[in-house]
Amino acid sequence: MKKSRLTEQQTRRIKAQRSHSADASPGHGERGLVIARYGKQALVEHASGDRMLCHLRSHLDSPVAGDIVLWMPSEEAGVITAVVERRNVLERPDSHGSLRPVAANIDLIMIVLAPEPALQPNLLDRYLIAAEHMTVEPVLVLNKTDLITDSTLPDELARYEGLGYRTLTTDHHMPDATDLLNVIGQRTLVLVGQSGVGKSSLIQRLLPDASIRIGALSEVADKGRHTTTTAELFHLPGAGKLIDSPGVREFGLGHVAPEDVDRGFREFLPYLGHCRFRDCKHLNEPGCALKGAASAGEILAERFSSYQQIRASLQDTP
Ligand SMILES: Nc1nc2c(ncn2[C@@H]2O[C@H](COP(=O)(O)OP(=O)(O)OP(=O)(O)O)[C@@H](O)[C@H]2O)c(=O)[nH]1
Ligand SMILES: [Mg+2]
Ligand SMILES: [Zn+2]
Repeated sequence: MKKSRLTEQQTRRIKAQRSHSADASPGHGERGLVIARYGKQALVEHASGDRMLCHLRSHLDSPVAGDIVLWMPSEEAGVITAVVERRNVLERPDSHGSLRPVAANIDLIMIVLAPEPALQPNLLDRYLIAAEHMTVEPVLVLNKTDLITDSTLPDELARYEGLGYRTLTTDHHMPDATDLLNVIGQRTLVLVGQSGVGKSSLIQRLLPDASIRIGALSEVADKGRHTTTTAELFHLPGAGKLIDSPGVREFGLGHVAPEDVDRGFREFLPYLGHCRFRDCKHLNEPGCALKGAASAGEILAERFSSYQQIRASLQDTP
C-alpha cells in the first residue's frame, strides 16, 4: 500500500495533538480522508481507495467530510487517532445554536439557488459573508432554470456577477457541466444552499455512477423525496472533489463578528473606515460613508438593505 507523506508541519501538529491525550497510541496511524461522518463513526478512505468505518475517540476534534485523519485498525472497525489540522472549516449552528463543523479543507463554496424553493431573504449574502470569512472563493449557481418564469432570479444573479462573483446557470440538461468541471479543476468544492434546490441532483448529473450511494446514504423525508442528512465527499474523474451538504432553512451568523459582516460585502471595502464615527454601525448614524455610497448609487440599494438587516439581526442575538 502506498504510504502517504505528511509535511513536516503536519507531522508536528499531529504530534502536538497526540501529546494532549494519554491514551493515544504513539504508533504510526495510516493517513486517510474522511468521506462522511455518521454520529460517533466516520467513513475513512485510505490511500489505496479502500474505505473503512472508523470509531472516533472522544477527545478528538469532530472529523467531518474533507478532513485528513490518522487511523489504526482495531477489532471490528478502525479507530481515528488524530485529526490533521484543517486549512479551514465550514461551520453551521445546529438547532440548539451550537456551532458544528460541516466540511473541512475546502477551496470553493458553491451556493446553489433555484426558483423552487424560493430564495430566503439574505441567505445568499449570509453565505457570501461566511465564504469571505473563510477566505474561500464562492461560486453562485442558479439551478432548475427550466422552472424559471420571470427575470427576477436571473437579474439577481447578474447583479452578483456585476460585483465580481463567478456565476453559472444549470438545469436538468446541465448545458455547462464542462464550465463547472473547469471551475473545480483539482480543487475541493462544497455545495451549500436551501433544502431542495438540487445540490445532490447536481452531483448525480456530474457523477451518474454515484447515484446508488446518494440513495443509500440519504433518508426519505416526509415529502417523499431524498434529503441529504450528512455531508458526503465524492471524487470527480480528475483530482477534484465535491462535498454534498444537507440543505438549510436559514444560515445563522452567530459566529461571525460585525466587522467580518462588513468585509463580507466586498464592494463595501473602499468605504469602510471613512464614516464620521469610528464605531459607526452603518444603520442610522450621520456621516456614514456606506449610507452615502448607497444614496449616490455606488452601492446597490438591495445589498445595503440586506446588509442592514443582517447587522440588525446580529444585534438581536444575545
Ligand atoms: N425541474 C427541475 N427539478 C430539479 C432540477 N434539479 C433537481 N430537481 C429536483 O429538485 C428536488 C430536490 O433535489 P435534491 O437534489 O434532492 O435537492 P438538495 O438541494 O440536495 O436537497 P437537500 O438534500 O434536502 O438539501 C428533486 O425532486 C429533484 O428532482 C432541475 O434542474 N430542474
Ligand atoms: Mg441533497
Ligand atoms: Zn457607517
